[in-house]
Amino acid sequence: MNVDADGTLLPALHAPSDSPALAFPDGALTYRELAALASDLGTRIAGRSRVAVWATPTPAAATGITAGLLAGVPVVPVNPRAGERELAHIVANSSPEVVLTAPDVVLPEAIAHLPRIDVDVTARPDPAPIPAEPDAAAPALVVYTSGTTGPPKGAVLSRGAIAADLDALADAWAWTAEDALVHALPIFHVHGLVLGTIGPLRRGGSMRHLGGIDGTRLARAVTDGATLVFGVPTHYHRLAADLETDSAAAQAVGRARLLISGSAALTAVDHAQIEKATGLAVRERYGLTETLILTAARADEEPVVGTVGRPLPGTEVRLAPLPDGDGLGAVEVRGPQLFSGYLDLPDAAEWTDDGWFRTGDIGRWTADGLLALVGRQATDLIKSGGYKIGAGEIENALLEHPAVAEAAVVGVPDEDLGERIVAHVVPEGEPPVPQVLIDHVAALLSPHKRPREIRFADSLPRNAMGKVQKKLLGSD
Ligand code: MLC
Ligand code: AMP
Repeated sequence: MNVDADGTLLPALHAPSDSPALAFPDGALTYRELAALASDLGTRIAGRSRVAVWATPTPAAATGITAGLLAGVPVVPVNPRAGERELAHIVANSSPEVVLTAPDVVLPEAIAHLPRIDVDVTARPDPAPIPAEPDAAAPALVVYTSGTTGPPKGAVLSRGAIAADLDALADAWAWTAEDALVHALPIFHVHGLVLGTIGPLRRGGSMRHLGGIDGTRLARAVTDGATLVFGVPTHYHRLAADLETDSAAAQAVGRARLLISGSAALTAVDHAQIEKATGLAVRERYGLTETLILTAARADEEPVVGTVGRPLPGTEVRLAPLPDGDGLGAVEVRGPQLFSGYLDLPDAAEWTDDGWFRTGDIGRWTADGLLALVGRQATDLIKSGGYKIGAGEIENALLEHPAVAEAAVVGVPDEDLGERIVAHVVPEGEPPVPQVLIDHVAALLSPHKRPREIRFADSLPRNAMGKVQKKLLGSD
């Protein structure tokens, strides 16, 4: 099996032009520059079993990722804000042989012991020969994602999975080399990395990372030629508020070709506000780190609010009936874009006996064959700002603090973040200042995993088996 008709994952880097490839707030690279830098770096990492990339939104990190893809060396993108516990886990679990980083970065202890290559994007090396394309089944990325319990798991994504998914999305969105994508997503998760960085490179188009999204910045980007916008619902929620009071910016943003939202559900209110302001309906797409993107609202169809579109070409989606499901079912999927498994956890993935992946999401079909998502099977998974966060991971971190006797973490509905993390804590002795516990979780895990609120209690509601009854913990 080839990755592509001509066997390459990133054809535009094999015959590079002077067209813009990737731009970040602190610098930009053309295809010719990126190809030279990444092929040269590729010769320095060739043959390694795995490399970590300190995944700041910078040309250096993007060059590191591209070098791994060109050299056939699997890349582990690392959240540069990962806390000490999370970082130590990722480094131990993925055992990278080297870390690629922008120069001048002071790496935390948990990763600083690795051999390091500073990626200097101001250098202008001669392009090096790009080695023969590895097999499509070869691993390209290891992306860490949270489960309900335990530390994050490394989802192994093959070159073929990435290529198949990006090509299916190109079909859904008529995504071509002419498209100029803008976003402000982290590049250590599937959304900003596979779709937002590798996506435009595979198409031969461009990507501009905006650093953050607000009405003014986005309006300027679209006026400068951006055609596609990717974001999580929190981005669109904030954008809706900005554009409501800035009609010139709203008009400018309305000249984009497509506004695309994903990683969590966009509310009907945000949909309506964006459409009212810009005249453009936001299109949603749905996927998981493990499956890449599965369904999408197509460019050639009017999007239907409350749905995530239809299965991508080549992707099969079925709903396994639920007891008293009333037309709802557990979403199970099959397709060429699925992951190859979790690193060192061969039994952790949820497959049915007949080979379908259980997403854990609950959905229903509309009469027109569109998928609508209505919830998740696991209450211990929280989606906040589009990040997936396991309640158990946060509870364990809280329990490590001497002032915490018991902890139960829940996600409560939040207009801005979709869900916000609330920790119910039984203190050991005098309750500490809440910020102390919030900072403790941010430092140990990641800032986005920190509780936004701590609620102290004398005890947690437990059933006869001693299990915390989270449904009784209230949601506001
Ligand atoms: C705050 N900060 C702290 C802190 N409190 N740092 C250390 N300790 C503390 N106690 C810092 C943060 O690091 C950050 O720094 C700033 O304060 C604000 O942080 P935040 O409150 O977390 O940011 P927020 O505004 O809430 O972020 C919103 C957001 C973000 C939308 C920008 O949630 C985001 O980027 N989401 C994208 C998630 C994503 O890509 N998911 C895709 C998963 S893949 P600073 O310097 O930044 O201000 C997937 C598959 C699919 O789901 O379908 O796509
Ligand atoms: P992650 O593990 O971070 O890749 O998150 C995957 C999860 O994000 C899915 O299982 C869904 O619950 C959720 N998700 C992704 N896209 C959407 C969407 N458009 N609408 C609702 N939920 C989504």
